[in-house]
Amino acid sequence: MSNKPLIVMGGSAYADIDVLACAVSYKQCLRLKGCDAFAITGPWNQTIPPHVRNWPIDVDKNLHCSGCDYHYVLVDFSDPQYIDPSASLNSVVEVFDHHWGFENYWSAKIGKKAKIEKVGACATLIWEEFKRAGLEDKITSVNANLLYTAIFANTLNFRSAVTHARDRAAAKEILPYTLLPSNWHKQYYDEIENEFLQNTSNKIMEDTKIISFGNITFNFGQVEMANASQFLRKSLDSLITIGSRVDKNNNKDNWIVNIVSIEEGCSYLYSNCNELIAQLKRISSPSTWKEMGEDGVVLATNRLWLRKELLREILSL
Ligand SMILES: [Mn+2]
Repeated sequence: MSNKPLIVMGGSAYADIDVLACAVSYKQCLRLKGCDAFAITGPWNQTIPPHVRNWPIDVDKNLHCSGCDYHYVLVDFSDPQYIDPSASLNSVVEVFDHHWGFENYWSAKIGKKAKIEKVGACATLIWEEFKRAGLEDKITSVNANLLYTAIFANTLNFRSAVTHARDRAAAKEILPYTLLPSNWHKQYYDEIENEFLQNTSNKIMEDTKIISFGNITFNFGQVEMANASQFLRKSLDSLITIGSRVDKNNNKDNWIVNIVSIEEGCSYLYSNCNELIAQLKRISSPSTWKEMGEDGVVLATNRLWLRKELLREILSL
């Protein structure tokens, strides 16, 4: 498919479990097909807990992309602004993503090699590539572990509204190739929650997107938890700390933080910006909310919401 070595890469801002799983697994798939392939990611965020970091993950930590020496495959992102600045958009030969907004841009550029689809996890698309190539039996247990974990994490344990039958099928098919403890779902979320409670504001900053909406620019963070009610009792102050941060011109940053509470089946949406709060109330018809004066509002929604679903509504994509 390519006469140059291929770099499979996630967005430059940060890497979550889905990005990591896709990058290293697709690297393996390409190598099995005989391509010279590498995998790089941005800094790993809180969705990759310590237990996972100890797996022998086949990422090329010291490889730096330099423009025209490589061709690029983007995984789990398609927004051109998040491409590594030293890579060239014109050298992108394939894109796998499940975020909305840049489908037309990429299909005009690379046609059918743009695989941007409405599935719950990008990892599902990568597993389907293994199957298409008849390489399922060759997947390493670490990559199977990563793809499996990415699918259940990105679909909020198969409970988010974006979960597709393809995600369920992929997870079921991958499971026999994994080597995971029997209580893995619980252990995964427990680890994330522990890490998170120790350092809430930093962990939120590690999973933040910067979004422009009309003349507002805002930070949009997301945290997924098995049950967020305990966190909210203990850590509201951390949200307020984030929301009251000021820049060098003494302007407050605008924030939305989506705290997903999987077992409760709802999201808690924190915001410190009135226009955004109005948007969130319009979109999510929250069941309750807690006003915190100048510090903002926390809305409790009546279903699970993912950041990308909220964004699609806010930006009317
Ligand atoms: Mn994803």
